[in-house]
Amino acid sequence: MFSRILIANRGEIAVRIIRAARELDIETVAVHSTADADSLHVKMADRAICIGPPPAGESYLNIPRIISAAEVANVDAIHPGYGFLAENAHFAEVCRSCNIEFIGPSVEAMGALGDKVKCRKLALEHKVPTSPGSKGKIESEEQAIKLARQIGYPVMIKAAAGGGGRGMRVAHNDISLSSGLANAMNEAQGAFGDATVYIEKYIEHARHVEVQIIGDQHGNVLHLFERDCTMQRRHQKLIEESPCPVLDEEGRDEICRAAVRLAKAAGYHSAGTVEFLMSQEGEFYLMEVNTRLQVEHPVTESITGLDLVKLQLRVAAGEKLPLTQRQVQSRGHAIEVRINAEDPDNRFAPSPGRIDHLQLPGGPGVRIDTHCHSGYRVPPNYDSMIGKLIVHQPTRSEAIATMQRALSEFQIEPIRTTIPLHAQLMRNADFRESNIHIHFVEKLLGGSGNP
Ligand code: MV4
Repeated sequence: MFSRILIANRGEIAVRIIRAARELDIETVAVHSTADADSLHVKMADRAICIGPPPAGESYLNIPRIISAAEVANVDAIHPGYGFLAENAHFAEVCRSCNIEFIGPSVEAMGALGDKVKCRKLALEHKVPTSPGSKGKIESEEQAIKLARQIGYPVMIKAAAGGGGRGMRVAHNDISLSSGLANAMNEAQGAFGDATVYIEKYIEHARHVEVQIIGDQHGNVLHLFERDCTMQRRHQKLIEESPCPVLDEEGRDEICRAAVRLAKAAGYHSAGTVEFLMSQEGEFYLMEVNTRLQVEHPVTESITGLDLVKLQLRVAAGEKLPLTQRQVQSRGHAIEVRINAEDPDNRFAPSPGRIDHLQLPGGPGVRIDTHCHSGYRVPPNYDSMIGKLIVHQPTRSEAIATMQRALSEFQIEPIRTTIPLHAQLMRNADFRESNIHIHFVEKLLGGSGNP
């Protein structure tokens, strides 16, 4: 096992990783920007190194500075958390060339799954369900139009290097396909330095269902069941839960097995997530693979009783997975809500600043992952997520009741947060019946998801 690791991240996920490392008797090194000097991850780690000013490009995204800190502290491995450098194959390559283990999949697996055209090809070869569309990249406008007419409109144009909703267009006819193609390629070139796009049949009013997987470096891959992340706004998930309330045993088995097949085909190790769209007819289509630990991993930890970060550390150190697929059982129902420092009554405007008063909920079935405390100043420089509230109960309706009770106990003053929005959603009849799709929040709050 590693003796010492560096956490190349901040906030609640840095705290989460430090906790797992401590339980495995691994020393931790935090890195931080000047904006985070008083942050909890800095206090909790065995050692902390300031790596730069607040802008992420000069701190949490700055590879030379992070590698320098790792060399100075003499760490065995780096955990990237999520966001920042977590899915940067170049960073993983730099780490390993410096003899520092990158706690994540191989560079090759990141390359094969991170490129959505390559990922789609691999999925087609291994009978992982995909939406009808192009086999590879789009080579010409004529080819795109011919294909779109074949599969039928509407179609979606997607960037190979995209993800999380960037570089996408929906086209309903030849005209909008031609203009959408040019726009999408332009946007993709600008955003990712890669204009490669592909097209797929557009699935309307779908749900977002994803499968958690974990693999070791000996070829073993397990699935840890699914999470339903349909409740989102502008590609930011708001609520995640497991099990998916509308999935039957057959559907669950289908996507979980498909996810393991794809991971094995890519030679995947570490934690990862295979994302699917679920149509209103109950059909599944691969969206993308996230080659990192995700924000919503506590939902899976709750229903399986496993510690995903400890498992991730174990497999990164070369250990075999300590259990078989049959030993992974799903129990009860878990729901997570993301608490963001945003004002849901004012177009989700960021609401940074000092937290004068913080009172956290507790009691049976309640978990909180946060780096916040009374007196903590939420910096304006980073993601607005300041914590996660996770509940676990025998049934979904009991989990909702516990979530409502926990939200009513939660006090964060004076900054604005998404807590009132979550209280509203927990009361919503469509949410309670899980009668929702990926555009539900935008519909509920008005065109763009703003009230
Ligand atoms: C789609 C789709 C409909 N049909 N693909 C959005 C993020 C990126 N990962 C893929 N996305 C979508 N792909 C087909 N063939 C609709 C979306 C989509 C979406 C997916 C999940 C969660 C929220 C979404 C919001 C808008 C569009």
